[in-house]
Order: sequence, then C-alpha cells, then structure tokens
Amino acid sequence: MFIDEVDIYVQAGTGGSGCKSFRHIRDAKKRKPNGGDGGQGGHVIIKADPGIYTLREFRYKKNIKAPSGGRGGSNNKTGRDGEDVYLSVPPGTFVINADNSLIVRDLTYINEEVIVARGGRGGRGNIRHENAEPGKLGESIHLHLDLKLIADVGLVGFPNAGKSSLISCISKAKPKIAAYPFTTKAPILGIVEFDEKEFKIADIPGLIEGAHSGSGLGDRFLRHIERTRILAFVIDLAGVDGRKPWDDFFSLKNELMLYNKELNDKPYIILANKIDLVAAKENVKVFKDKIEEPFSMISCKDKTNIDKFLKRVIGLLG
Ligand SMILES: Nc1nc2c(ncn2[C@@H]2O[C@H](COP(=O)(O)OP(=O)(O)OP(=O)(O)O)[C@@H](O)[C@H]2O)c(=O)[nH]1
Ligand SMILES: [Mg+2]
Repeated sequence: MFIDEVDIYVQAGTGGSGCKSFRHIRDAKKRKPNGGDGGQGGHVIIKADPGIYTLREFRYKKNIKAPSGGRGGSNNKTGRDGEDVYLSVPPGTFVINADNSLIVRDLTYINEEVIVARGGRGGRGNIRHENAEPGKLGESIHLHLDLKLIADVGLVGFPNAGKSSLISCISKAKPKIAAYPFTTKAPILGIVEFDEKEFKIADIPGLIEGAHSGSGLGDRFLRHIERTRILAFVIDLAGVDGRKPWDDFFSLKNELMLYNKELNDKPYIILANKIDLVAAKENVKVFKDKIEEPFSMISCKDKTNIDKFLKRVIGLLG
C-alpha cells in the first residue's frame, strides 16, 4: 500500500539524573561529593533515505520515543547518552508541525536530516552542583509527514494510455502493464540513464475527467507531479478505449489546471502513443489540427521515437 501522509508523535529521551554520592572518608564532615552527571537523552531525527518510497512504515508506528540518558554514577562517572532514533522517510517528505502547520523541514536531499525532538540534558551530579539534579525532559512534537515525490519528469495520462509501458522501456522500473484501466495504483519512480545523463521520472495512476474532484483515483496522486520540472502527457492516439485522443489532451490539461494552476506553467511534452496501431495513424491529422501544438508520435511497443523523447527531456532539463 502506498502511503503518502501520516501523523506521528515523537518524543525525545529524558536526560539521565545526576548522581548524588560522596567519597567515603571516615570523617563524615570532610567527605567530598563525587556524583557524576546524567547522560543526554536521545534525539529523534528524521532522515531522507533514497531507498524508501513511501511512508508505509509509519502506518502502525505512530508513537516514537527515544531512550533516556543513563544516570550519573559515583566517582564522577557520567551516565551514557541515550541513543538517537533515526526515522527514515523518502526524499520529498515535508515534515510539518501538526499543531501550528509550520514546515519544520522539506527533506529534499539524499541523506538530509533534521532533529525534530531534542533529547533532554542530563542532570548535574553533586560534584558540580550542590544538589544532584534530575535530567531535563526531552522535547516532544506532533508531526504531519507529507510526501511529494521529487522527479524531473512526471507522466500524466488517462488510464491505459501507456504510461507504465513507457517508464518500463526507459528505466529499470517494472510496473505492472495491462489492458485495463487503473492498473497502476500508486506512483512509481524510475531512473533513466541516457547520453551519460540521468533523470528521474514518475509514473502516476491514470487520470480521468473529474479527477480533480475525486473521480477515478481522483487527485490523490497529482501531488506527486507538483514538484516535477517537466510534464509528459501520454495520449493514446489510437483511442483504444473509445475516447478521442484530442479530447483526452484537453481534459488532462483542464484537470491539472483545476487541481493547481501552477501546473500549467510547467514545460511539457506531448507524447502521442501507440503509433504502431492503424487507428493511431488515422488520427494523426485530426489530432494535429485540433491541438495546434507540436507533439511526438511514439510507440512504446515498437520503441519508436523513444530516444528522441529522451533527448528532448535532457535538453529541457539543461
Ligand atoms: N499497440 C500498443 N499498445 C501499447 C503501447 N503502449 C502501451 N500499450 C498497451 O496499452 C495497455 C495499457 O498500457 P499501460 O502501460 O499499462 O498503461 P497505463 O497508462 O500505465 O495505464 P494505467 O496504469 O491503468 O493508468 C497495455 O495493454 C499495453 O500493452 C503501444 O505503443 N502500442
Ligand atoms: Mg500504469
């Protein structure tokens, strides 16, 4: 299951208590304090891990607590520090303070990390302070984690248009491909290597008219193309499912606009797919007349013009 939003509660470790102890001397009046400090409580740290793609791990792990610091000991022994707890999330995760909705950090870089709750300081032992102190409480916070995948290119299209076929022929991603709609139910990221360059491409579940208001799988996955630099519209030029390819193109643009106007400002490439089919060839002229802008004819099946598409992407990404 693809999970892209979760609420969690994190609590850093409490500092260890300072120790109260005295060096044993026969004359009680002369005895000297020698209690050591408590250890620091563990922090809770969130880290962007490129090997992780969803927030699924937090479905059942919603309360996270870091260990406390150890108590100080006699002979000025400092307690051990509580170990930090690392939570791994996919790059592209917004860490948000759920109480005031402020963004704590937008974790975009690989291995980027943020301390979301600091461990409490250990209490001073009586060697440094007249009375040994208790450790300080660790910080705690309610967080909302919100994943928006980061890819260079986002594939947008109706179900069955061939988005997954495209990503599987240009990257190592191997999503399920089938002749029925909504085969893809969760976003998939693929890494494309071409001309000694590399870019990331995201395949999201198919959109249908009314997606912005919840039809089909709705707008749930559109968030994952918000951060892409380029969009690629994948159109079934053969109209295998009985729709007109030009209608598909205008509907898709409209859905994106209704979802978020800024998506319309992104550069895009139009891929008219399935050109190997006779019906697609028959539709070329009308498609050209109706949409009045450049498009590329491709076939994921025969790999026609796929390299040209990749060259264009590399060119646009700069
Ligand atoms: N003839 C032909 N069939 C294609 C081509 N590209 C994809 N298909 C077929 O179209 C069907 C749908 O392909 P998918 O790649 O699963 O389509 P999708 O856009 O990912 O579909 P959803 O995941 O449902 O949104 C499959 O049966 C593919 O084999 C093509 O270039 N030519
Ligand atoms: Mg698919």
